[in-house]
Amino acid sequence: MTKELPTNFLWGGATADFQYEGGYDEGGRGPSTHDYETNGSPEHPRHHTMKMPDGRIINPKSSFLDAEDVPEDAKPVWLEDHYYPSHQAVDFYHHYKEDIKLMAGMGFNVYRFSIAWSRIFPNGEETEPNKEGLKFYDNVLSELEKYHIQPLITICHDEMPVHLALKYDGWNSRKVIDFYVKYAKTLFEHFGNRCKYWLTFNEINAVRGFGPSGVHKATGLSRYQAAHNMFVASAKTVSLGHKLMPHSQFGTMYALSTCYPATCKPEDVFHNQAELRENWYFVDTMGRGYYPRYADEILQHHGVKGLSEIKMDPSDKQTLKEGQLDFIAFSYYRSNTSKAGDAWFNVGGSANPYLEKTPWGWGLDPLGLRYTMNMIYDRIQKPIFIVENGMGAIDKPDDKGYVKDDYRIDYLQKHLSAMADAINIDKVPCIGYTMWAPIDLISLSTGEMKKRYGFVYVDMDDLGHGSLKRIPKKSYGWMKHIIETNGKALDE
Ligand code: BGP
Repeated sequence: MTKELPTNFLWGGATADFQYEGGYDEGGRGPSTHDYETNGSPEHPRHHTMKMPDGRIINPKSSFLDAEDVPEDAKPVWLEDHYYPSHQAVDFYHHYKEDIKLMAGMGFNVYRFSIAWSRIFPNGEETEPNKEGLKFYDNVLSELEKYHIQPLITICHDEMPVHLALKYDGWNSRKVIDFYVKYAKTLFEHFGNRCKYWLTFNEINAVRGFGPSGVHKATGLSRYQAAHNMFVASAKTVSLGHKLMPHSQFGTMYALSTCYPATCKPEDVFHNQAELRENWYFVDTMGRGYYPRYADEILQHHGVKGLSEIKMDPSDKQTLKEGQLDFIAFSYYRSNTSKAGDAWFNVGGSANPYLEKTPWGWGLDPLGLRYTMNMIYDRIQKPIFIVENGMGAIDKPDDKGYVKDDYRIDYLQKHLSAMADAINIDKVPCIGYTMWAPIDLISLSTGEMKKRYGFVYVDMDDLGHGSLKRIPKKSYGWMKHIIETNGKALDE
């Protein structure tokens, strides 16, 4: 069966503001939750630097803290001798013209990027948006339009103005719903006629970094209360977006790297079914507009009695029903395994002995992508959109800065072929594919630069040193050929 894709298929790449944009204190941008996170590595997890009420500075050992470890009035701080990668990232803020030209050079017709909430509303509570912030994204959109690349905008990629996180406890507070909807409305009024596809949240099922002080990992009741408030915020935004922009299409993005039973022992298979529901809880609620029948069971895995413990407004039911998503967007990187007795929501899962791994231990599983696409569409009969997929690897440039990344080409060749089979053979409707990430950027999990994903090398090290020069890798030319043949060349 041919790998050629339908003519209107969207090809592109995806980035997130705090990993890519930089310019953290320029153009009136306010501080955002990720700005306080240091660089790290698999051996030394990233951490937030926090000033405790008694003046002590603590460096928590992990990226996210348990709520009880940090008092409410602790404040995130920047320390001289620490490096905070989001501040410069790889400086898209000043390189956007060059970067978009490079994307156009590969034939992209879509580019997924996130807007930094604190660039539009620096503390989140202002009544008027920051004009300079809007102007920056106006410029980005104009540059995209020059090359006929359509935007796919992520309204919120794992971050928020730090002020909202500190004052309101992030998504634990319903008040944040209104600030978010106001922010989204501003984007719609300003960019609405220039953007068709929108994502309300990134990897919403990770409920990441929004809790107390914006740095806690949301656990137990706070995780599911935050999720509920995000569901409501998303649904309100979708309804508003449809009203203001009748041609708009909305998705939310889920992390759906999949999980298989570790063995065919029925207990392992049954455990794995429940493990998968940890993610379906999010997809089902937002894709169908109501909580699934197994919701209480999921909550009980996390020490919560059931939905009855979550604070809801009587109008929420109707809001969720009305604000259903138009398409299901997801990230897919790898697969894991689970077995009876494993901890619930064992995100990293256990390794699969049948799979090769990246240097960061991520199991390479192209067929898992086809499997996941089928699973999603079987469940929610709405078009899907693959908005993140890619391979973090250690690239070794030659003395001219050129990287021969055959391993990345191999990864993409196999994953894109699996995607084409899901579309052409299994008939899964898929709007497009945005590879993570077209230009090298900062890793979310480790804050490293050396975990590189791009078609384009960026001359910068883990501590932000380097010329920031952009140099296309071997995969750049390969991807260009795949796009110009609309996938047909995957057979070559
Ligand atoms: C997803 C995030 C992205 C991105 C990607 C790769 O979870 O949505 O922001 O970073 O994973 O992960 P990492 O950067 O940790 O390699």
